[in-house]
Amino acid sequence: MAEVFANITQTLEPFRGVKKITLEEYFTSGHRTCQGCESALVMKLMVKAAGPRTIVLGSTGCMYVANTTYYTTPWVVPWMHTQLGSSGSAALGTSAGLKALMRKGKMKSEPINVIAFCGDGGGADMGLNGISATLTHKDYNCLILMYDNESYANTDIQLSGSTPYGANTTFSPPGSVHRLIHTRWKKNTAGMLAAGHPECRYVATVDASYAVEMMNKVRKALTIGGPTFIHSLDPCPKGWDYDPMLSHELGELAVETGVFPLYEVEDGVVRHYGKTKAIVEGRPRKPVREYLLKQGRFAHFTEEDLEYFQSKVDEMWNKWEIPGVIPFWKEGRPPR
Ligand SMILES: Cc1ncc(C[n+]2csc(CCOP(=O)(O)OP(=O)(O)O)c2C)c(N)n1
Ligand code: SF4
Ligand SMILES: [Mg+2]
Repeated sequence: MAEVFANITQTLEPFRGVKKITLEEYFTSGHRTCQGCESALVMKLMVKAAGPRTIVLGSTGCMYVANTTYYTTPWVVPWMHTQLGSSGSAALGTSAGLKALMRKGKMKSEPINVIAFCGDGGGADMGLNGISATLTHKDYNCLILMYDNESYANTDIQLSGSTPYGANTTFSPPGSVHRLIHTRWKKNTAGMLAAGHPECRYVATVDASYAVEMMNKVRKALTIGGPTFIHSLDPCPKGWDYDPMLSHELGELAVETGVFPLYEVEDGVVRHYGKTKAIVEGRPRKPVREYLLKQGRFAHFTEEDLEYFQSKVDEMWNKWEIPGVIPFWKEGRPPR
């Protein structure tokens, strides 16, 4: 019987610098995302990193709706829409289906990448159970990429479990009685999924402002074997209320202020990378106000709100057992 390749991935060496990136595009013109939409860039880089032998599955949200206007699509590779909370099950089912077809000789046996993307609403909230289940199925190769624009953006910027503290959304407009409607801290989705799924071989956080690193994390996730998860922080001009030309800068500031740490967890080993690594090694973080005050969704913040936000980010770095990754610390351990 022919060897079945459905459970191995393509060999995808890391890109060694921007000049080594392939020219071919698999997410191209034909979409209707907002000007400056970082999530559209994430789609483009994600599939460029994966290459042509890739199937993309997308749960409902901006990256499904704006990318599938009737009669047009930016996807050059095969793609399929899946229900809002189903990125995990769509990824696992597709991977299992390919494996079965190849085993039965009904399709050519070859490595095919399976990537399911979801937004933060679809991933960190509604589809968390499906993603969790998928990450326990180590016999199937698939990547779930959560593009986190920090709201249910497609339905007009509703609050999600990934929305930052205090942000103005359509569900949390600041008013004269209550200045802050949203007073919960954002979920730690990547850390939760890494810590909670000991047999998942790869979890990473990425930021498309650092495009080559981001693409290389996708390539590693598709190569290592088994189900993997990537959390991407995506500035959203509409939801975050800023001039679209600032998307790249805000992506950098999220990392430089320590609000969004960049790390990968590979076979249980945590590795901070990029500017986050420099912060762990002692480089000072920029004040969070430099990041927050560039965004209209925080325009109502007072000095007190900024200080509270800063203190919570400081806690991630000074108290957490693994800075920016695991939100607890050993009893009696002094702050760094
Ligand atoms: C089960 C279900 N509930 C609600 C909706 C309506 N809906 C469509 S897209 C969307 C927002 C999804 O938010 P997110 O996953 O963060 O993606 P984004 O729109 O931000 O890109 C919602 C609530 C739906 N399609 N399916
Ligand atoms: S609302 Fe935000 S995520 Fe949606 S298309 Fe516009 S910029 Fe992109
Ligand atoms: Mg969203």
